Amino acid sequence: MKGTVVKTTGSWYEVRDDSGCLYRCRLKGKFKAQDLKVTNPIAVGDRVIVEVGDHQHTHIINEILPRENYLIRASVKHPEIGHILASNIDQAIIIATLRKPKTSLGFIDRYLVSAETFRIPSLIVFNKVDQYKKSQLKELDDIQETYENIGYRTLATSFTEHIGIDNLRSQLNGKTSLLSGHSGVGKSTLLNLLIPEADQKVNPISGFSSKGVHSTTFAEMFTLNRDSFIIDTPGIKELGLMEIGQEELSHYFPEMRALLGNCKYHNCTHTHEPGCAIIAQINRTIPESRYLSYLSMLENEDNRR
Ligand SMILES: Nc1nc2c(ncn2[C@@H]2O[C@H](COP(=O)(O)OP(=O)(O)O)[C@@H](O)[C@H]2O)c(=O)[nH]1
Ligand SMILES: [Mg+2]
Ligand SMILES: [Zn+2]
Repeated sequence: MKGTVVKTTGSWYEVRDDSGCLYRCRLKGKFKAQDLKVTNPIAVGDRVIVEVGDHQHTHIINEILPRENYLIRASVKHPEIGHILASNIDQAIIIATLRKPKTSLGFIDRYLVSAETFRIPSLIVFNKVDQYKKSQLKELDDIQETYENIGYRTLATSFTEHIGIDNLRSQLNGKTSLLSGHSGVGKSTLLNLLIPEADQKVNPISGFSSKGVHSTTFAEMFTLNRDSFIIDTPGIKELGLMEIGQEELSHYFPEMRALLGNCKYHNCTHTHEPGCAIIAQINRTIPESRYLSYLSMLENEDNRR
């Protein structure tokens, strides 16, 4: 049987076949992981071949089909090892908030860069607009404009006040979407709104830090309708990037990508070199905040944090 992994708990894997039936599976004893160094050999979204047993406890995942794409982050404890957030996705959605908790532009940019390594289209959703003060609404306008100009889709939403939900719903249609963001930005609230049966635990924001508490521990794929799926991931504190070389990084900033042939030196790092086409465009087609994110990712020894 061929199916899609919809939930992983470490020792068990839930696999959905193409008619929607679920199988609780284990991994073959000598499962050969792909070449990547990862903490999870199987991730949500993976297409797998299952040997169906006579009863519940004997279904075995025998093989993983090649991944079309995936989002990976460096493991916090062992930065040389990755953790795959999800695979085979049509779009990466980052839920960000300007307050309670505040998502930094640096975090958004790291996420976008991870998605760009496979050219996965991204959507940036700014949630909790019901909470923003006038000055933050203005800030939001500017930030949305910045990202829209680069070519990213953005939305302003309130999951509790139902602002922007229809728009978001239509962006989810017909796709497998990965939902990510810090804890507390509203991922579970959104899932409950779209899929009441999902019955996700929503956490109060802890007053002191305005940060969310972790409750989702494992990624899980939910069915929105026959051909639309949403993968929820545990809140990400920091997104460590993996395996992006210095000379490669600028390729994952679309507004820089367009200019790359124009630098004087072919191995330009766009930091100090004379005749750099990127530096010449800062505050023009390249927003300063994006360039600063670029520098910060570059400085970070092999892009890990
Ligand atoms: N004011 C406001 N609060 C929200 C909104 N969306 C979610 N919340 C609240 O933010 C807190 C964290 O939400 P939760 O869905 O658990 O976030 P998650 O950690 O990303 O899954 C809860 O108290 C939600 O009620 C919103 O649009 N506006
Ligand atoms: Mg949650
Ligand atoms: Zn340059």
